[in-house]
Amino acid sequence: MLRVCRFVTLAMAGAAPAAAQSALFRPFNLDGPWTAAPGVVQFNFVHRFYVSAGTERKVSNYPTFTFATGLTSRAMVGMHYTSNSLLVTSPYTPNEVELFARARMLGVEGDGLSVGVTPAFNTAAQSFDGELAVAYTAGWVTLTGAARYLNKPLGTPGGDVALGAGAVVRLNDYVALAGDIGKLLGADTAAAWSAGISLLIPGSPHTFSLHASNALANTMQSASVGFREVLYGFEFTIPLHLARFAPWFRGRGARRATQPGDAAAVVEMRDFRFAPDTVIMTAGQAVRWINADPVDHTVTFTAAGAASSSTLARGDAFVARFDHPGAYPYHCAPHPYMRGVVIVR
Ligand SMILES: [Cu+2]
Repeated sequence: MLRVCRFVTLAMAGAAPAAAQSALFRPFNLDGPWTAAPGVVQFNFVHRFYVSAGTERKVSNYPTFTFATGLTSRAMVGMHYTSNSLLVTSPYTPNEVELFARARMLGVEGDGLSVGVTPAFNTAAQSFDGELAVAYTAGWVTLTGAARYLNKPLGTPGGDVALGAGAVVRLNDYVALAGDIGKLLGADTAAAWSAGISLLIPGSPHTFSLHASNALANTMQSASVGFREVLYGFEFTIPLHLARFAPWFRGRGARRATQPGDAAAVVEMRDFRFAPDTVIMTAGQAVRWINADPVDHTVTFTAAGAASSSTLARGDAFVARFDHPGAYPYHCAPHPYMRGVVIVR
């Protein structure tokens, strides 16, 4: 019983930070205070479209890409790029880029109160914009609010303030309903809104949303102004852990060593333990790790000379070959108390 309780507690504690960069903790037009971790490039893709009325039924597409990377555990830089913006129509420029930096001043994501500040520059509006975002998470609910200052709203001189508010209700670990609204206070423009459903794809770090909105993009400017049509679309969130790409830069020998089948020892990750936790072998042999738990683990080496794994979901395996004698201690990054050692003779 003790083990079951511990398992559940750890599983929930482990899920919160990983899920916080996800669509399950923010509505569709409010970025909120989240920041990407260092070593992670967050790539989010929003695609919205509407179909014109009448016999023409032309489909117009409004994609927005987000690229952002963590500088520290509380700061990141990034950009939103939308290739079909109607923000500024004269001179016509469909490319809208919002370059931003974000500092999470307070709190952690997905737990209690967090506050973030996001200064930005919007190339289409030639406007310096800024947002103060607050998110409050209690249990299955996250409430988000944002106050924005737009130096040149829609490219028009004369600053304006926009307010936004939204909510996410998580029905379980994998499904959430969300909605938000945002409005420029001074301008005679419609409010922007969104509503829809977000899904965590099981066994992956990816989230996916299906939503409706009258905002063309999720930049501060475009998310403050409602369009005349209702658009339908999706968002897909992809955290790219740069460590995953290490195999691209390794030699042929190392690549061969990651093939399964030639391992001298097998270590199971089960019940939040490495079993066995000590492996003794000779130089040139490989160890194979297999995750038998329903939560993600890693094999993370602290010393030089051994490459760490990426995140291993249930059933994933990782193979590493050790060419030089020595002791190679390792742990699981999400659960640092999970420890093991490979001793090479
Ligand atoms: Cu783990």
